[in-house]
Amino acid sequence: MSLMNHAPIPELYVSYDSAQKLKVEAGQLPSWDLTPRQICDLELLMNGGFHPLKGFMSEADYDNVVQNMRLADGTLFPIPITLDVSEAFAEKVGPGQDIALRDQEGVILAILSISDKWMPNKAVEAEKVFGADDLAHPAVNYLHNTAGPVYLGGPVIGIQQPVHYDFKARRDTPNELRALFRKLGWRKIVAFQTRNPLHRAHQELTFRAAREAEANLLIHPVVGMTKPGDVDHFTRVRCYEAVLDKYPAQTTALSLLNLAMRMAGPREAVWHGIIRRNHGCTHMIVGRDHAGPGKNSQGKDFYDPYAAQELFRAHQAEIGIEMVDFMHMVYVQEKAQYYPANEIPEGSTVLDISGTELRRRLREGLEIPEWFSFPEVVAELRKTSPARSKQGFTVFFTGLSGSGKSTIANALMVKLMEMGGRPVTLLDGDVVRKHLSSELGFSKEHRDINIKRIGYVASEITKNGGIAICAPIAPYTATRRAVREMIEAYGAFVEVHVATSLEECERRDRKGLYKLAREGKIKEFTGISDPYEAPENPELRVDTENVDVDHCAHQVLLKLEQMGLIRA
Ligand code: PPS
Repeated sequence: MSLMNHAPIPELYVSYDSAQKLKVEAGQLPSWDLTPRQICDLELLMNGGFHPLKGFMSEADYDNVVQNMRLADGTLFPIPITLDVSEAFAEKVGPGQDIALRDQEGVILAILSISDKWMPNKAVEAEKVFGADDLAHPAVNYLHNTAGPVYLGGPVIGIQQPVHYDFKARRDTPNELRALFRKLGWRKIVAFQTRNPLHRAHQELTFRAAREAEANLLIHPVVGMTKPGDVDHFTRVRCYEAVLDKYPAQTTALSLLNLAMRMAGPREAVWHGIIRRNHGCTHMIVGRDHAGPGKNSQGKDFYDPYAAQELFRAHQAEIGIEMVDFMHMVYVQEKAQYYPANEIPEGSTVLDISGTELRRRLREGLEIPEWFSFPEVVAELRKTSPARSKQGFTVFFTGLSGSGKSTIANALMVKLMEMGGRPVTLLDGDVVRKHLSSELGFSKEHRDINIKRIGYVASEITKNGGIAICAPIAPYTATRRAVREMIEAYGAFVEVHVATSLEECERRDRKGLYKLAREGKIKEFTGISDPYEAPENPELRVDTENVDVDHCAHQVLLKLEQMGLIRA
């Protein structure tokens, strides 16, 4: 063990000529447009990253993987690789049929020969694979709320690789990496899996790990799908490239892995090992809480911090890769160098900055010392995470018709424009309905479409550093939550409940709509003949009955200042 076998790994691609022929024929087949996660899975199936899988799992393989981490024939494989589809599509196809798998532009990447079609028990999958049927786990949430209800399984014929336009030269298939290692004469390779930017401690620990194993190092970051909220891969790759220069020449390589992570902790660690073995690595660094998803809905860690290492160690012979312990490195001030946390010279001063502290410093624009990270890395991170007071954000007013949302929103807009610094856009309910949603009515379905359109525009504004002020009724909690998620990917979402009572709105009846609604002349009128679900935990609740508009807008400004979004 531990020395690389340079032989190529089997791929699922057909020859170029066959691919051209198949592509034409596949044009006639029923076709499935792959989701971003399925594209990642398909790429690693086709290029041998998921060897020995020959396609999306059959029901028998799936069942055994879920229950026992093994394919039906007993081979270790800890994560189900399944093709989830909609019920409508599943009704049209079945075992014995071929379907074309297309990317999001419609390009045919592969053909799936369906052998199995079934409805999985997602609660069991969640419990067994992820350890809990808890929606706080991103993959469980995905399983229940994004993945289709029906799974298709069967062998895959690879026609072409998914196209990537970014960092092409840094992406390698398992066989390309194996060829590179052969060419460089590397026989022992330690893989470092990561989804985070690397700082000095990482550079120290990876270099040490490789040196101790007398091996070369492969920095093998995931650029497919990682944990929601992670630093985007464009930024990370620029950071990795900067760190790569810090290793002694010829010792270390960087290659990007288009994996869709599941954050499955122990099972994920074993899966990562199989993938790295397929890419020609002989060792892998497994860290504390490897691929951990964070806290569950009770605020506790999903997995024991050492469970991943234990499961990996128990299976390492079968995986075919040796585990290297992740050493926690800390900076010793007197020595001006890094030490493993358990080898610190007595009486010395240890410096460390946690991930949370780093994010705080970035958010608040504070100093990040050179002992902690490389200046090039910090510069990249600052570009994508400017201080909070320079980031975009959305203020989302919600409340009954006539509650005063638009008036406060207008006052807030003027005050923010007076302060300057960021462009401000007001997406008022009435204005949106005129320009964006003129064909929509007031059914639940139409209101949801309307709010999601507002959310989408606000998220784009937020992403690009502006301030979006929205002022629709937005009567449904779930829809407001969906909009919050859309926006929080890029910046803060500040929900303001304009809590004017129905009685007061009706008394004011500024547009005469309540009267018409009471007379039944306007149907589905919020508060009268349609529901309004008041927010339970808005960032701010304002009362317009005893406070004037100017003061309400001022309360919002104070909240924004308290959240660090504006500087007074
Ligand atoms: S929603 O539910 O968020 O999509 O509504 P919104 O886009 O904010 O539109 C609300 C404005 O439309 C007018 N209007 C109605 N409101 C509620 N229910 C019904 N049936 C309805 N029909 C017309 C009303 O003027 C609302 O404006 P505001 O500014 O809220 O008073």
